[in-house]
Amino acid sequence: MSLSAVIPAVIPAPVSLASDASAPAFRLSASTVIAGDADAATALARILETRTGIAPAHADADVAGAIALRRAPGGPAESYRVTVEAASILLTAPDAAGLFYGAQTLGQLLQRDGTGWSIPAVSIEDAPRFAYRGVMLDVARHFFPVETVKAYIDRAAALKFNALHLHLADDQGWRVQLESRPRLTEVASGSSVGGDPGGFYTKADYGEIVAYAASQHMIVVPEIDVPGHTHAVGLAYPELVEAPVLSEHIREIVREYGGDLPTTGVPYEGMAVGFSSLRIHDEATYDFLADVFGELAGMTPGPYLHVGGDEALGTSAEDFAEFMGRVTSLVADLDKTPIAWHEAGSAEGLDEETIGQYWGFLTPTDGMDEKARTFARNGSQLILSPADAIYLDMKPSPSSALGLTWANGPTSLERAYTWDPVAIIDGIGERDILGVEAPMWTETLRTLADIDAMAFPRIAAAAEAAWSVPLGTAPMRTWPSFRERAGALAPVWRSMGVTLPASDDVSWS
Ligand code: TNX
Repeated sequence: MSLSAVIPAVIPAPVSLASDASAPAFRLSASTVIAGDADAATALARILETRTGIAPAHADADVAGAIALRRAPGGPAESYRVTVEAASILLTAPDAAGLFYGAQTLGQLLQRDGTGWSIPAVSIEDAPRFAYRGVMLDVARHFFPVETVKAYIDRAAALKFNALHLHLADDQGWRVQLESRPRLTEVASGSSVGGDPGGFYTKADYGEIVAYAASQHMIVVPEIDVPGHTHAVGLAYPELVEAPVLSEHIREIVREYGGDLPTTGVPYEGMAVGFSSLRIHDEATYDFLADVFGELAGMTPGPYLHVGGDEALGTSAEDFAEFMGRVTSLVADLDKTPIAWHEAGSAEGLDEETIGQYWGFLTPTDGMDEKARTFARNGSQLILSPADAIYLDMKPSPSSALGLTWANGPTSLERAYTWDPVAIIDGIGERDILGVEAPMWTETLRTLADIDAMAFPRIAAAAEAAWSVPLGTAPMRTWPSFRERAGALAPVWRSMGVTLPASDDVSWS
């Protein structure tokens, strides 16, 4: 018998789940009512309708036989408890996010049999392991419309992710309109990798994304990647950038992936990284950063601004250190917490609150672990994005048409799943880790279907690393269980519009 027939499939694995297969299930029907908290009721009705076509009505007070949603003090932030019986369902949580996550769990528990839809009799207690559970979408290498971003938010929120990191600017294009620097989108947003169309978010679009994310209990973390990855800035403000550094490394990437070498003032459509740099010793650069991050801070209710700092191969080590100190202080002065890729850990003078995002391998190479440790030494924390495990743009198999392979790819689902955040970097323990984030770089991706084909099922493995108890510490937190549960959730993801890719690792139900 398959595991999914015994244990109801939930991803990420909850802290505890007790089920009694012999107890009668709760049956969902056109007369089912959701009682209690109005926002959570709206969210749950949408989840149930997406999956079943049945959108239960809402009642303020409890009614017999209802799905009751209640705020109840006690328990950690974002936690919930749910008890499903034949006669009723009770979901309680200390906060709005907890109710939302309980609703997502109920959505995954729905089953269809000959007589209709039901939710099996279960009792679940659940809470996240890490406070920050992120997905990143690179909208710079390829631009994606607001509707695509919203669809990705839906997919992520259903897996209990609470942060959407948007990579809003790179060599290939600038994607967010700013009143203080209108030339960025006027002049530098029209290009993408491979000569594909560009695009940008108006301020209203950005606000719409932020508001939609909030409705799904996600914050937006905007990234403007500096001082490298700034070729597009130079299209709009040539005086702010250095000439491209055409190193042997860059020539090698161009040889591998094709395309032209970068040329000053010409939109860059290739896939090379690390050739561009802002001018470090020119105050005009810092005026620019004050405008850009200042305006973004005002547009972004979440606590973080991401300043990039990765692969600044066109900037000397001393200049990089000086620059990262200044840009992180600038962000801190805006009352936002800076996030930077782990390379910034080499910079003395980094603002001490800066959170580091580690993109090295499961077994660190090239001193990346030492750079990552800086953030903990400073009293701050890390977000872990091990590239050979949860980069969503790494090919899942050698025959994949989409994706890259530089991070020890192809990446099997088993490798994406069987790691634990505390086991990567010596000296970095539970308390040094703010959370886990799965980045999706989009050099080879053009559409939502492409994004889905790369995200699933690996995004579910990342969700489990971010939310669930440590690997191997619970019966469900094992690779065989995950693989079964991921297969069993296929109908849930399909109902959201996901076309699941053929998978060597999972048999989709
Ligand atoms: C590395 S890892 C990058 C990106 C690329 C990505 C492709 C990191 C912080 N930067 O610039 O898009 O590889 O996988």
